[in-house]
Amino acid sequence: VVDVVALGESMVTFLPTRPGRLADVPSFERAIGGAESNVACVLAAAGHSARWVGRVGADGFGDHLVEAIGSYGVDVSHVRRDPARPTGVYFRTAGDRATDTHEVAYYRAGSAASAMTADNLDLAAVHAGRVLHLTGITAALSAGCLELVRELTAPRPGRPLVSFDVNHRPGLWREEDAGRALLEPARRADLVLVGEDEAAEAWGVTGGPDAIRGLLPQPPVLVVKQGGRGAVAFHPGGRTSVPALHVAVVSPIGAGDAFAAGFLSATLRGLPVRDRLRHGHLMAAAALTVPGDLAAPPARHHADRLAALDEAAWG
Ligand code: KDG
Repeated sequence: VVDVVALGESMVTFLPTRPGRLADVPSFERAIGGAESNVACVLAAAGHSARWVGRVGADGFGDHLVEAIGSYGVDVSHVRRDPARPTGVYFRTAGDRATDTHEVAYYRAGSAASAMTADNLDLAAVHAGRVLHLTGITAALSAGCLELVRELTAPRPGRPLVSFDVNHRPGLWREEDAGRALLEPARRADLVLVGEDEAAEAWGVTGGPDAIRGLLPQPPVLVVKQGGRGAVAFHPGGRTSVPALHVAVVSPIGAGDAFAAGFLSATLRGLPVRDRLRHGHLMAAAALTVPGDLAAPPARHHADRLAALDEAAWG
């Protein structure tokens, strides 16, 4: 059994070679992106078995994604190629706080991944993990993808543990009511990760973690992320809060995915909730300090030593 199966759209990402507005950046460097495959890459790098399931075009960018994600040790053997649709790509600015530009230009409408349905994926491969990791990005891609998320999160006997990162991307939603569409899978998941800012934007909940728990009482574990301040987990044992590490942020992109991977890794290892949050923060800190989505995570023995430091080091 695979530890984690992550399903979603991965894209070739073009990172700017210098800060500034998209209008001013003259050249870009190729990297890989996609929230779900990012989670799979960090988990594989942290020593877990991880599989990414998705669809990419039968084109050079699709070849690159399969190869690059596979090179992290992720099982990519169930990724399907679509000869009729392209691989999605996106360009972004450096997201540098000092220059205060954060622009993303997606070229993914009509992509191979946006055509994902339960009929054109290997469902046996999707259900074969201890954990199935999904995000709200998939729900936003198309009506068919929203239906797929509904089907995969529907309660049924033998369903893997479902982890759902809300990952609200307002720019991807068109006709659908994003708030309502994201609420259903969040209520059905076993683990939900959401940013306080996302919850405010998607659902208009502004009263902090407890108000978000009020809206989402169903998931056994709910993690509310509070940016640079920290994260709060609601779980069967109560409510646990852990401050984030203070790092010099190079780029926030990918930090949420790394956090999810750290939290999932520690969950799979049966660690207490406080340590799950700490491993989330440690992985996020690694991602925050590199320009791309993915950083090499700290080795497990090293992460364990840092996670075990007393409260003073974490406060
Ligand atoms: O979490 C990082 C992702 O935002 C990035 O890789 C692109 O998947 C992506 C998206 O849809 O925004």
